[in-house]
Amino acid sequence: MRVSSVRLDEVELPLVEPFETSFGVERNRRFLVVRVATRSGLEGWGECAAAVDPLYSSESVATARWMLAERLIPLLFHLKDPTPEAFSAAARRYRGNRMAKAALEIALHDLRARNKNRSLSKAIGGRRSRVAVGVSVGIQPTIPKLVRRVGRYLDAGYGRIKLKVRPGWDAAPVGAVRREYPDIELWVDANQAYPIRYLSSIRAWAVKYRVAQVEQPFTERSIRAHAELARRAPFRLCLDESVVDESSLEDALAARAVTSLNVKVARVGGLGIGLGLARRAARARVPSWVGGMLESGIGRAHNVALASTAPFVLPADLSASDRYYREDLTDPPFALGPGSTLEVPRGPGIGVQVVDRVLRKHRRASRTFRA
Ligand code: OSB
Ligand code: MG
Repeated sequence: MRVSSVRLDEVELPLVEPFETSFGVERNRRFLVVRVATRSGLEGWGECAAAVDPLYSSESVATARWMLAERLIPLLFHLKDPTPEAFSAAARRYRGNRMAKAALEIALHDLRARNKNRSLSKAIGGRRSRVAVGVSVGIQPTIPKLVRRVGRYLDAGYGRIKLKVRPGWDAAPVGAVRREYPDIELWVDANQAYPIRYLSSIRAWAVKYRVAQVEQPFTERSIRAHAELARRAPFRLCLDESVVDESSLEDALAARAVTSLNVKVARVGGLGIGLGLARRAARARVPSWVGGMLESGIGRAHNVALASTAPFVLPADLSASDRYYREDLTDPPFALGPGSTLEVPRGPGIGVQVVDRVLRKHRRASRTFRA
C-alpha cells in the first residue's frame, strides 16, 4: 500500500468565543488539514495544530505548510511501506517541526486503522469506551464574567476546570472561582508566562485556593525552577511546552520537575511518540493526560483515541464540539456524556466523518500533491 496523493487544505473556523491565554487571543482558528489517499480509494485524515503566529511554540501555519509541502510529503512518497512508524523514523532527520510531522503521522494512523477496518482507538491499544475530560477556560475580561463562565461549564457537566493564568490574572480570579465553587477540581495553566521570581507567590495562591495542578508556569527551558516549585508541593506540577521528546522528558524526570505530564500529539510530533512518552512517565509513577490545541473534530478524534489508552489517567483537555465551534468539520459532533466524559468513536479509523460541505465552506486554500 502506497500513498498516492496528499491534499493540504487551509481552513479557518470561527471559535464560539475568543480564547485568551498568557500569549494572546484567538478568535478564528486557521490551520491545515491533511488528507492522505491510496490508489485503492482509502483515505486518512490529519490536522496540524500550528496557529498563524508562533506564540505557543515556534511553529506556525506558514512553517508547517512549507515543511509539509517541501520536505515531509515528498519524504512520505518515497516510503515503500508508509506506516506511521516508518514515516516518523524517516522524519527524524529533520529537527523540530513537530506539529507538521504530527499532522502526517496521525493521518497515516487513521489510514492504517481504516485499512484494517478497526477503530483508531483499538488499533493503538485503547481499552476505554469513554474518556474523562475537563475544560480549559481562557482569560476573561472580568472576574465576574469568569465565575459565570465556569458556572456554565459546571452546569454543562464538566468535572474539572483549568483556568488560564498569567501575572496579573491569577490569585484574584482563582480565589473568586474557589470561593464560589469550594469543591471543584481546579487546575491552572500559565503557558510559560512567569518570571522565576514569582515562584513563591505562585506557590502561595495555589496552596491557598487548593489548586490541584499548576501547568507550565515558567519558560520551557526552566527545568530547575519547575523542580523547585514541585518540591513538597501539595499540587501536581505539570509540564506541557518543556517536554517535546524523549530526552526532555528524561531530564525533567531526573530533576523531579514533572509530577503530571500533558501529552499533546501536536507538540511531540505524533501519536506514537505521545504514547511512548506517557508510558515512560507511568514507569516513573508520573500520571499523564491528553492536552488539546482547540482542534477541530479531526484532531480531537485522534486525541480521544490516544486518551483511551492505558497510560492516560487524568482528565483530558478535550471538550465537546460546541465548546469550540458552532459548526465542526466532523460528524457526529462530540458531546459531553455522563461523568464528564467523551465517548470514544467505534467506527473505522478516527470514527467520525469529515463533512465535505463544511470543509469546503471554511477552506481558504487547497493544494494536492501526487506521488
Ligand atoms: O496550553 O493547553 C494549552 C490551547 C492553545 C494553546 C495551548 C493550550 C491550549 C488549551 C486548549 O488549553 C485546550 C483545548 O483544546 O481544549
Ligand atoms: Mg498547557
